[in-house]
Amino acid sequence: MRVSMVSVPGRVGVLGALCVSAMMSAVCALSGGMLFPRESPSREVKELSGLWGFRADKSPSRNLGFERAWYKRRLAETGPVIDMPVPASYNDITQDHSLRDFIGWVWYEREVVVPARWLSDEGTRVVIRVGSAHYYSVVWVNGVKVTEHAGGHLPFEAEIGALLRKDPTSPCRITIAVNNTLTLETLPPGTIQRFDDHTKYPDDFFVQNYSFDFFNYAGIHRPVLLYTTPKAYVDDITAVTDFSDNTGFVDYKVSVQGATTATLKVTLQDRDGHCVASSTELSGVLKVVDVNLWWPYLMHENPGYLYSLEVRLMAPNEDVYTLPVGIRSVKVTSTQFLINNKPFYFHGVNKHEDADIRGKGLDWPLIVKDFNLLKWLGANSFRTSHYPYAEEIMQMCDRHGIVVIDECPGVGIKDIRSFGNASLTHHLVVMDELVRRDKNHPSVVMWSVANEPAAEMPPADLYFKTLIKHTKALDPTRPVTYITDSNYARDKGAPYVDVICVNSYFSWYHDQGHLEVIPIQLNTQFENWYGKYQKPIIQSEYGADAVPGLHSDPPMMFTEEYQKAVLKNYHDVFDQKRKLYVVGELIWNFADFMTSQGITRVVGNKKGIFTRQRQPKAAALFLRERYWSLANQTGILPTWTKYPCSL
Ligand code: BDP
Repeated sequence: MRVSMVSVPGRVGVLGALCVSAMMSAVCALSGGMLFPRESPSREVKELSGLWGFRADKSPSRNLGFERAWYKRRLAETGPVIDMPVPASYNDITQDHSLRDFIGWVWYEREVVVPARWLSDEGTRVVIRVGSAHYYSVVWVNGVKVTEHAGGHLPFEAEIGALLRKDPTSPCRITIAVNNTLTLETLPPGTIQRFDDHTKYPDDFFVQNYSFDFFNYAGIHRPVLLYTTPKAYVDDITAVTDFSDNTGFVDYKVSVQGATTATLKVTLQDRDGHCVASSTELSGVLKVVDVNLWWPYLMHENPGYLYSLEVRLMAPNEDVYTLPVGIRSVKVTSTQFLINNKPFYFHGVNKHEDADIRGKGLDWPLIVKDFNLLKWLGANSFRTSHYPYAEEIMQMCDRHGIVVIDECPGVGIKDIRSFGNASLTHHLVVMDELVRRDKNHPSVVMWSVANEPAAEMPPADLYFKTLIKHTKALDPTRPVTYITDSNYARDKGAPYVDVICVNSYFSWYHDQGHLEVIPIQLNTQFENWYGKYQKPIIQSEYGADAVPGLHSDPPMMFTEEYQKAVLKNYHDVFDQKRKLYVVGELIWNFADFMTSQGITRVVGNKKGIFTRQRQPKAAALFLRERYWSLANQTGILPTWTKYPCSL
């Protein structure tokens, strides 16, 4: 067990080895694209959501599954199997306490009937794609390993057509082993602590420690799919947009795999399906006259306008992939954040992928509810604290005009050993994977490479310099930030970022109960940071816990009134500074969320303005008034949703 749990994330190094040179030179491009699977006349998608067979390897070594090669036979033949929904975290599904806090390998299995034509046609590629599984995954098909992946929030895939064709009559048995162990070199990092004192602890007792404030939910969190493409296929598309006066520009690049030459037709269609520009080249710039720009929600009466970029491979075989494209520009000055050359003020939230029972599993009712709440609140933006969210959520942001600060899982980097080469190499690969996945979303306006790392530690300077430089080289069109809580004078990363993002919890983690310190301390915070760096600042977190239903006047900590009062005190300062260089405020947090157990958390973090079940606390109603009033001052409200008629 000791070997397997610790050695598995060590394989990160193997995957990351491809990118070692990136630390010294420029960009490390991943070998293929990671387009979101979409059906088209040439592509089919088969989603494998539903019940999978499941077993946690509770052997003391946690390695029995590998020793006995559980992937070689049906899982039910090697031991007991329970039902497990996919997508979902496994932790809160059963009544088994040991599964909730389980550390190590769990095994999932599903048999799929693959359409005969997928196999009979040698020209069809069959791909298995896992939207995300936390943290380390190994995938077998019919007992043969097809891929492995380190990291919990990004997709991975493998071509399995040839393997299935070896025995077209047998069902396609998919086995996925997932290990949630975090080490100093995973992202986020963690450590395993063992307790060998038998007078105090049972045999083989160990715990997973980590320095981030959300529960380390595990399992297959996003859909597993099979999809097809023809042999020659559109592997990747990059679309970078800009505009001048009334003309929009889509600078695109298509990569085709499986053919040495390709004949293409690229068409840009508007919302009504009319062709507005076309080309036959693999790359080029499409010009759109009388362009409809992509605007954020509450900044324009018609937010989230998307064109469709249809890439049609005509020869050597046909393949069609259609990418939604929003035409917009993003720029940063020393005092402003500009979208389409207009000042954009973030009035938004920080979120988590988190809910009762399913944990971090993708859940459509929850996603739609959350977007309805964001719109109700008058929020125009969120940060994907503290890891990349599901692609389905990013697509909703594109369509609804919700602006996103896209954060990688670089959270809880507090141990100096997590600033070493292996960690940095993996962090660079994660940024490669994140940018590859999300580069085409108009809603994504900035990359965040980390949250509150111990930036004062000596290795942090080179670490962040490399990381931010790498991210800017991957995507020169978007600003890059990381989120800081540290003293501005000690901070090492700030010189390299484009926008300063600061978290602070005045009158909460210190000066408890003293709301009167907030205006002074917040003012000092802003003046220090701006004075030193002359960069626009976003208050990327602020807030206070409130247990729903707890009241007191005068306000006391943990009551709804106190949470509201903290917000009010922050807002007064924001209102002065947003005239100068503060370009946004993101409340911590949108909703209450689960954390690890500890004496400062009463069944989770209660800084949500909504409960975990998405019911409003007093702060939600208070913030709603502010956000709509900000929208009235800074944007153009859509005619169909005038506040406060929906109150
Ligand atoms: C911030 C962290 C966030 C925590 C929050 C809190 O970035 O993850 O949940 O504090 O303590 O510093 O509520």
